[in-house]
Amino acid sequence: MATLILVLGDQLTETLPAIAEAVKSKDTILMAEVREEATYVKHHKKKIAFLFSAMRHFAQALRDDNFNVNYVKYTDDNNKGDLLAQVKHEVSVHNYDAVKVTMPGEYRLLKSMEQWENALGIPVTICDDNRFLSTPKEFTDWAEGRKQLRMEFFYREMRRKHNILMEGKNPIGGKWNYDSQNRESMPETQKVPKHTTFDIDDITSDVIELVKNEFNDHFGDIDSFHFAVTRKDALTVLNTFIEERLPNFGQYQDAMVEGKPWLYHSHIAFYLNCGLLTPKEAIQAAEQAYYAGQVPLNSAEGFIRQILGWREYVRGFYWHFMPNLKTDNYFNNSRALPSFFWDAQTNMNCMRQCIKETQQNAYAHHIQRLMVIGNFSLLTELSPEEVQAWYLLVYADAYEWVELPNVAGMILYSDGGNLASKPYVASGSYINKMSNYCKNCGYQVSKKTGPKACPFNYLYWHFIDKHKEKLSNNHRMAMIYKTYGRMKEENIEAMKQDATLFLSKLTKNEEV
Ligand code: FAD
Ligand code: DLZ
Ligand code: SF4
Repeated sequence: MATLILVLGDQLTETLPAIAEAVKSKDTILMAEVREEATYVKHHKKKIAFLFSAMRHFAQALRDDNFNVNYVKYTDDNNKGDLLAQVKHEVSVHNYDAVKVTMPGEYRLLKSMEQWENALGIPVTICDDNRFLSTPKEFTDWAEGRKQLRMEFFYREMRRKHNILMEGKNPIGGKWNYDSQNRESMPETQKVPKHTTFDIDDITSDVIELVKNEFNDHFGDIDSFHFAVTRKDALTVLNTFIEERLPNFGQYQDAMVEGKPWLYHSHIAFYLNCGLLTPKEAIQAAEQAYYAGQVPLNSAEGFIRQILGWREYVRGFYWHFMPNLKTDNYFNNSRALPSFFWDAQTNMNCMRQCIKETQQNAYAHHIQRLMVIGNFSLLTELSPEEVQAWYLLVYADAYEWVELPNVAGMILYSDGGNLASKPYVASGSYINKMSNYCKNCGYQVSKKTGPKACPFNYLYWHFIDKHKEKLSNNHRMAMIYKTYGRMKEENIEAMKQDATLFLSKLTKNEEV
């Protein structure tokens, strides 16, 4: 009995059961670069180059390990363009008795794969993805019966379950969370270590040519490609981060600096999400560095919470709330994305910098995604559908299971508050506090109204005013509505007028 094992572009992990249990003498692993996956949203050029190169290197590593691998390149004559068509073709040519896949990271693909047995006429097994530290069922069991779902409580259970940074039943240091120490802006004189880069080999060079030829109309720059594309190099990124950046990770986690896209972040989401690294090894590396006295607790805990907490939480959340999560639209927003989301041509320096860096690197760090681009998207009432598609295509670490909860739940509040306890909105003063963007801006952050006023200021109060019925009963918004209640009517009116003018400019796609 010969089985065809399909391995997707984000399943590049040899310990996945579907791969580890393959019978090397009989089974074949199929990997395919297909048009449908690369274009159903027009992924960033660098994301496609990264993933295709990582896939080709992984196929080579499997061959070196004596697996039979059938790798279908994008321009091969027998490329059928989508995953099912490719599997169908291979099954018809080679007479496999069964097909195995691993649970995909997208609802769309899972629903399709659940029909494959009918389409192929042979058994199709969907194996578990054992790379996570929790399962979707565990999340649902945890969520059921709770009035409110909050990541912090899920995270504490994960800490206990996996015995991470624990002293018996208690968290090390006596607190679960050290976020209050993790909100510093960065002095201009701070010397940030250079981010880890790799030379381009022949495989990556071929793939870059392919991307230039086939995906030239996709968003983003392809030059200065520097990503790791093998497990060995991804491990170098992780180890260098632990040594050079993790000590300062906590302190400067929320800071933004013009011209410095990488800062003290780890840059490992690319590799965790496609399988070149596992979350467990990243968590253990940070925990060991803390025990060895190399990093402070606020940094180790802060980093571990992102992976053991947020990453696991959003995955459980995704599967629990799909398919509604994708279509929910709590504030009924529908404005089209302004064109500067594609070319960074705006006078708002914070948006210009964050979008430009996204264009260059297929990367922006969390606070840029959340408090600049995300904040702007909610305040300007952009269509959730369009914002979701944008975030899914522009970042090289984006797959729907992780992108959608962050976009729909965290930045747009389009799920009505299942993920976030309140909308993440802020005026320009937050951006000014956490970055140096405002110094080089066409607008003035200190001004609340008028043509030179920072748009985030009046858009913020416009949002607070417009959604008072939906939000003023939220106790986490109480302080804001108290301040709003004390504001002079004429000031609110002036901000609403400026916001209306700004929004109408966006609708007409005029320069802002
Ligand atoms: P670091 O800042 O070094 O953090 C360490 C790791 O923690 C990350 O690699 C990631 O695996 C995990 N992590 C941190 N925050 C989150 C989070 N909110 N959700 C899930 N994992 C988290 N992350 C993605 O991996 N893919 C996405 O498509 C994605 N889209 C996002 C969209 C929005 C609107 C927002 C606000 C956040 C999004 N994130 C996404 C989360 C976070 O911004 C990225 O994980 C992070 O910026 C990746 O860079 P890094 O590896 O340097 O992370
Ligand atoms: C993102 C992506 C891209 C760009 N291309 C491919 C591909 O050609 N072949 C493939 O198997 N996977 C690709 N992927 C990853 C899939 O889209 C991903 O597996 C699903 O979105 C589920 O997470
Ligand atoms: Fe952004 Fe406003 Fe600061 Fe300009 S002034 S960079 S628009 S926050």
